[in-house]
Amino acid sequence: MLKDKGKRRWVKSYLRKHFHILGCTVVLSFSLGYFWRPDVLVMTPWFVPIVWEGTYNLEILNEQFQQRNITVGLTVFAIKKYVVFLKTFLETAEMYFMVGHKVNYYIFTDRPQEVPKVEFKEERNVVVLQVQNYPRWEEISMRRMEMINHFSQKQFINEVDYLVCADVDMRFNDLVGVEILSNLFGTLHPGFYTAERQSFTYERRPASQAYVPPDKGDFYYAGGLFGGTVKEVYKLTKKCHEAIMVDKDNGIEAIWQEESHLNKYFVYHKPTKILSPEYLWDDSLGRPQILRKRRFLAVPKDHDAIKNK
Ligand code: 4GW
Ligand code: MN
Repeated sequence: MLKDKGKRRWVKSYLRKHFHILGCTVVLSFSLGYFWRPDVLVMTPWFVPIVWEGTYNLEILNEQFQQRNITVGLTVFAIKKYVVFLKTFLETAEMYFMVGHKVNYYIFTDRPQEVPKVEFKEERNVVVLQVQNYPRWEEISMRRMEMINHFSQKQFINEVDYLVCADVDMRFNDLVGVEILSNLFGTLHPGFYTAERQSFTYERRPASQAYVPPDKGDFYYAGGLFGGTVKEVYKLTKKCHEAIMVDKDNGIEAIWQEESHLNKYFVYHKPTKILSPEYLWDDSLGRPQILRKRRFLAVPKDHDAIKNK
């Protein structure tokens, strides 16, 4: 009995003396609970964030970016039959992409007349950039690096702060906001975010400029969504385009075209932020529990009807 009372007294005095420590612990564990996802990797080995739902506070970020009054450029290519994807892409971007911020859509196409008329909100503009097409689809895909590079220097640097470069055969399905913005960001490929290094489909032939040795590389990134400041995207696209041209001269083409070159670039120029597969998902891979949101989704394509027409 006596012992028990002594214990209780001790607990009381401890609580009284160290209330601030307890308070801090409670606050800390609550905030960790809010910003921490124990079920996923939220930071890279070089200490940059991997963005998942539940790891950021959009309200605070929106305020910060609104104060900076930034403009975001969204580049998208719709060459030949791929113009059919533009309507859904743009309509869903109006609903979910950078809501509350200034946006310029840059549409690269060889068919400017076929760009659909979409209603855009205030401070959101469309710029149609007419570009040539190429007979081979691999080249259409790869030449994006050259064109983004060219217009970064010529135009984007004067018009926007950040560039987001996306595939067009996609639709926005949930919010994609300023939480993605950073100097240089890439997206984890939905097919490889749980894979080990040895199964990444990097270019493995040393003859290609996209070659990545077996003991290098952190993640396998998707070619369908990357970006950063105009300056960083300029540097990335310049390096990738030059490497693609050297390969061409040497009669070799990387296994996954510009995606291979992008992956090589990220091995030696580490992104300053990484987006989880929430930001580039394909429902044909199912709907795993850890994906609390599917923000940017592949639109299934009828390959025969669309490709190379
Ligand atoms: C095969 O016949 C083709 S055509 C493969 C790509 C093609 C293509 C791609 C095209 O005819 N027109 C075009 O504008 N693109 C652009 O390249 C478009 O922005 C597309 O999202 C991007 C990458 O091609 P993709 O989306 O078909 O690649 P995956 O299948 O890897 O998402
Ligand atoms: Mn695609």
